[in-house]
Amino acid sequence: VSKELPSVSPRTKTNGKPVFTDTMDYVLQKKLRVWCSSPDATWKLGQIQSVSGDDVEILLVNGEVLTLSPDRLLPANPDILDGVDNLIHLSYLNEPSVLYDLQSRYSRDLIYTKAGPVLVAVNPLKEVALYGKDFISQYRKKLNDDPHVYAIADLAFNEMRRDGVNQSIIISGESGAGKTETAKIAMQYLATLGDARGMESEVLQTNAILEALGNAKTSRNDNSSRFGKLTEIHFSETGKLSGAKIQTFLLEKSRVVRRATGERSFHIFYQLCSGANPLLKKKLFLKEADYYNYLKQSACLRIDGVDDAKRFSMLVDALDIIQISKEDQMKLFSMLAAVLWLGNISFSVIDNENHVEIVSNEGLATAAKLLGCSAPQLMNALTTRKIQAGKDNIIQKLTLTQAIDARDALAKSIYAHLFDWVVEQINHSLGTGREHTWRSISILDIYGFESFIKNGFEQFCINYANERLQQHFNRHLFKLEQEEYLEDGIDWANVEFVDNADCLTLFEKKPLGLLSLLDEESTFPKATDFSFANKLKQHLRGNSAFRGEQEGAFKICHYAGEVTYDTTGFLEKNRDPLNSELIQLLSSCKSELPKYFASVMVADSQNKSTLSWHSAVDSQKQSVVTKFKAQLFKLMQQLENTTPHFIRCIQPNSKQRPMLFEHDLVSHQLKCCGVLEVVRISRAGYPTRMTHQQFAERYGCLLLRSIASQDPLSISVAVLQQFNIPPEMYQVGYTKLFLRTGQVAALENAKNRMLHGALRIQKNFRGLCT
Ligand code: AOV
Ligand code: MG
Repeated sequence: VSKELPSVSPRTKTNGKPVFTDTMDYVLQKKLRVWCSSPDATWKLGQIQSVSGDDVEILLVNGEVLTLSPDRLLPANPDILDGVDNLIHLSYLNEPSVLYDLQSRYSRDLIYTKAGPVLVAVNPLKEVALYGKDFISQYRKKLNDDPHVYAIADLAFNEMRRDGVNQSIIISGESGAGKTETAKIAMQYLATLGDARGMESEVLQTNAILEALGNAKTSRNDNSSRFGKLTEIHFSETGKLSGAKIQTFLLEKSRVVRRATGERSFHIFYQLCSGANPLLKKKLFLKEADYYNYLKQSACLRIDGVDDAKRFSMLVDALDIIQISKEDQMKLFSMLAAVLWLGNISFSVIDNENHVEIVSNEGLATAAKLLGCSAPQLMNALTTRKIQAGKDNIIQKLTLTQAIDARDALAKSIYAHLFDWVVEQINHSLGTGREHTWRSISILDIYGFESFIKNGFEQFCINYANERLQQHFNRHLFKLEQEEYLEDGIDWANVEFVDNADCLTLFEKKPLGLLSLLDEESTFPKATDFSFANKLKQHLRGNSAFRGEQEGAFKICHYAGEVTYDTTGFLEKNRDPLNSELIQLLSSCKSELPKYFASVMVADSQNKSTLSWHSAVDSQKQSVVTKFKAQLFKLMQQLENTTPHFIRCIQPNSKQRPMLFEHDLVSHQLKCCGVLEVVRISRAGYPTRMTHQQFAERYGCLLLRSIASQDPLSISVAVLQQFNIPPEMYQVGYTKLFLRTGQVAALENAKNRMLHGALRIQKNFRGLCT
């Protein structure tokens, strides 16, 4: 049996008055407010003046009068519902009504709105007075019930304590929508709750460090996260902060050596160059940022309104607070300087076979000094390769392209390992132990969905991660919810949502999915990015989420829109080779970190097969996408073991400007993440569910009359009848009872009243109540 979702129109029970068959008929009849669609895809608010046949005359707010047919109209909510803080309260749930609600709140700096259980956060792109100690205290004491990240964090904390279950706060949204800021706001709240002697600022300072190393200016966001991050905040059984652990996912290391014009490399390089004091500069042989090829090549050295030197001193403060020793800080800075100097090594061709030698002695000598090796050692590693021929080793000179690739691979690899090393240091410092850890709340903040003019391997990985996350969102808010209703045989009309399963299958299917095909092509030495693109076209042509494009490109229909990817560099980036000469070089360095990095690389390749570092070369390593997929699966598994809380960040405009609310952009984001559907489900749904057994045990004691059958289902139904709970407020399933919002609270009140007040019924519930 299918049941209509709660209707917005008075279709039934109109006491003899006309029965309207449709919401719009009712609106027309009553001459209510409506949204008029315009040719430019915007919506205008007006009041119906008259209806004659198919012509509806509408007076717009600006005084203009339009005549439109009803199919160009949607019902608008009465003005008493303007700016409601939960979209489930809207009488008419449609696109313009939701947009108007969010916009009217946004214009008053009310950037948070609930969409059923999900918090929607529209990026203010300016400071808003919504945070800090006073606000935290209001939410802690439940004195403020406006939607807020603090309220979500508070709910997660309370549910963790009540149910003893780990929680997660999952933040999603496009690039620049405000995920990282939102994650910090949630952390701020949770860290304050704990009240654990200094730990609070340590946890918060991790953000400053990781943003310096892992964030960069892109065309979409001046502080774009170029890695994914799960921060687990640990609590003791008494609800005190007891530690934290950070897991990171696939850093976009290619940014160190190359990126689009107008974007920057990771913040920390610019901060170091402009903020290091003269002594540190001398030790690192450091010059200004524009001296380094790796920094100057994208023609963007500064970010408006950001003082890199000041940020550097904040970074050092943060490192101090996390108790990273001055010695370790020095190691970190020397590696950064070494990377910069590596970029200044250039090569010249010495023969007609394109073989090279190094031209810049300054880059070579300085990078070698910082790494702790000799200049000839570094030179050999970058310009030659040993090849085994029978029992002999032959030294082969590299060509120009090979030498540049080797140099860049070394720089990227040092940076990525340095990033992991810093995360390890942070985890060590925040490691639990001060107090016993009991449960945790994890906050997930990954790079948002990206669609640029040119999209490469990095966007491919980032968008794949976002597809996985969207699937998690769908699973929890749509699938699991509705499956439970259907399994229990209750009367439920399915709410449709955009499932992204096809797109995920396109990525993950074996052997004919994007990831498998990429891995397969990566193992062929003769394969090229072009042959990879052709292979995709050949095998994936029939897939609805895939389109082959001209010239080595392909298109994927993501949940958040179509993206065209250029395959240039895909194979190389997926193989991510670091030849054995480079690993050998690092392991022979006198400095501690390069040696450590080499040992990690060897261990990595040994995980895959039993190899010594002599043969830890490209083909034996796990590919980048295989590793990434495994990381994402592990992440999803971790999240599945938590109670999730979802926050959807929305980018209000494409110009990164405050107070500007672009309807089509916001509307697109709301559609992609299914905000309207979430609201529909939560309006129609039954958030409370208990087995008949549980319900009968808990409320059977309230029965005033004894009933013939003592089975839990009969008891449950008798309780519902006794309290006159209207039939639309509950559904009786095979195993469970499903209740709408507010019903349990009413029953609990009744129970409390009866237990405390009415002694006369004591006999009835003895032995029945729990
Ligand atoms: P993102 O994390 O979603 O993008 P951010 O959190 O970095 O986006 O937000 C982008 C910018 O928006 C920030 O640098 C702030 O200037 C501003 N902003 C966001 N939230 C707030 C807020 N609550 N109050 C004030 N300003 C805010 V990416 O990492 O690119 O996917 O990959
Ligand atoms: Mg971010």
